[in-house]
Amino acid sequence: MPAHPLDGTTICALSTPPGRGGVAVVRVSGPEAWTMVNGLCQGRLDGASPGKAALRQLFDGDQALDEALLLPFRGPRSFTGEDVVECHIHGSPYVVQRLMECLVDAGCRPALPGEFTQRAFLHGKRDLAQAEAIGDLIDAEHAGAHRLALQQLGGGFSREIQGFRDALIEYAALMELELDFGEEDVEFADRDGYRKHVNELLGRIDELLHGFSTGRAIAEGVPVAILGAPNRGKSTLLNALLREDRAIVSDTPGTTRDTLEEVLTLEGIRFRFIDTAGLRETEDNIEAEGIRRAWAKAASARFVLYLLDARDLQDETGLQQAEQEVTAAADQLTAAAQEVGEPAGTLLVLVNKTDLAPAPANWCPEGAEEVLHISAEERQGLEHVEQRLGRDYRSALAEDRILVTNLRHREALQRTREALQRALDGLEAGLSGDLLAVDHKEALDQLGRITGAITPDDLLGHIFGNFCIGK
Ligand SMILES: Nc1nc2c(ncn2[C@@H]2O[C@H](COP(=O)(O)OP(=O)(O)OP(=O)(O)O)[C@@H](O)[C@H]2O)c(=O)[nH]1
Ligand SMILES: [Mg+2]
Repeated sequence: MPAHPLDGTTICALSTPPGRGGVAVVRVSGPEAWTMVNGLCQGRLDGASPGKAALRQLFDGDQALDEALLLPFRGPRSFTGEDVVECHIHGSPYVVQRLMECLVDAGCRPALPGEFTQRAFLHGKRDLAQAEAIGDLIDAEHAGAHRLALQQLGGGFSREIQGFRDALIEYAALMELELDFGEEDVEFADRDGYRKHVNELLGRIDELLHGFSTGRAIAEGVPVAILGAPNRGKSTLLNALLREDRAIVSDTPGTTRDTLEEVLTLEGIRFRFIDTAGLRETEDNIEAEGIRRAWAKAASARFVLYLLDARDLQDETGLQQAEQEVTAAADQLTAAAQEVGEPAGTLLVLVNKTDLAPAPANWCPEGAEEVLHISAEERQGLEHVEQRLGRDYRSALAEDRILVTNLRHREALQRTREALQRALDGLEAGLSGDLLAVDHKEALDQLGRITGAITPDDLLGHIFGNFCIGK
């Protein structure tokens, strides 16, 4: 049974990664933090000032343990909002272990995963979305994810959600008033105003939901599937983009049998390039499975790079055939994306092998967003592909748009949306205020879960349990 997060205990944990290092930081938080650490430095923390580092000898009984830089804080002006002492000691696993044992002997409790951040939330230092952003920031492995985490930590998203709630709370109060006067047939002020307001809110929630796939793609890596018939140069393109001989290339059609995924960060945006098996009719079961996987990857990709061979586009017949092929691929892509409930990715046609034959000028088959000319083998034209892939994401980040990246937030927004829609439908159907109030309250609750204004029992444990110890 996990302890209650605010049970009055003082907690401690190693906040730097375990193992040997120059410095390790053991964080102590809670009402007894100063007293306990003071005990370990034989009373010499007396007279230390909050926020000012103090160099002190730590003792294990009467034996010297380490020379430590102690950084004490007084609540509420600390990360957790409680009294805190950060003990910066030498990064020796033995010293860390002994210090932790001495703290526990003094009555300190080892912290649970995420407990420092959870206390920060419970003391109002951060709202829930911001607390989650701390986890995202620590996990960020590339510039895009880092940027999104910082935006959320800054509180823009939380303020927007709080703004939605404030407006709805006002209407909730009016609905209550109406309930009080139920018998007298009073209608809460201005139903037209309510309708207009909720519609505006729905529009804004849709924008946020729409931005989710962009935000998620930036955080996790933008999936880009490379598709096309055998021998078009898909694997050559993957290798050229990675600048590494990753996939097997040969002039035998059907060389690639499975999907192959590699991560590449281009100017701060992380991409996941997926090489796939060449698309063709086949009797071979294994190859057919490879082709099925190719479509499955394409279905959830944000971009599909569809490769053609420039040599096939040298006359009218060739162009017509290619046009049919691309259009059919675009249709199949739409269908496959629909099946997994995602918006279809952007289809870019890449005319490859332009070192062997010229690419047709001003030709763009239906279903393709754009046609780019490359030679994967000669590494020509790749910079245009890279620019086109990064364009939308770089501008989304540059605009400082609020992008939802967290599945939990998306779910709450979707439920808010559904509840508000029900309230609107109820309004049209002439339902009474008490019935509208049910859906209205549901929307308020769902929004409240994002910032933590409303926290069902299991929610906090679920969120902070995924943090590591010491955060
Ligand atoms: N001249 C030239 N040859 C290329 C180019 N790109 C690929 N090739 C050649 O085309 C052949 C097929 O290349 P792959 O990259 O294996 O083609 P693929 O689309 O992955 O083929 P499958 O895996 O069979 O579907 C190889 O012999 C490559 O060297 C190019 O831009 N120019
Ligand atoms: Mg291949």
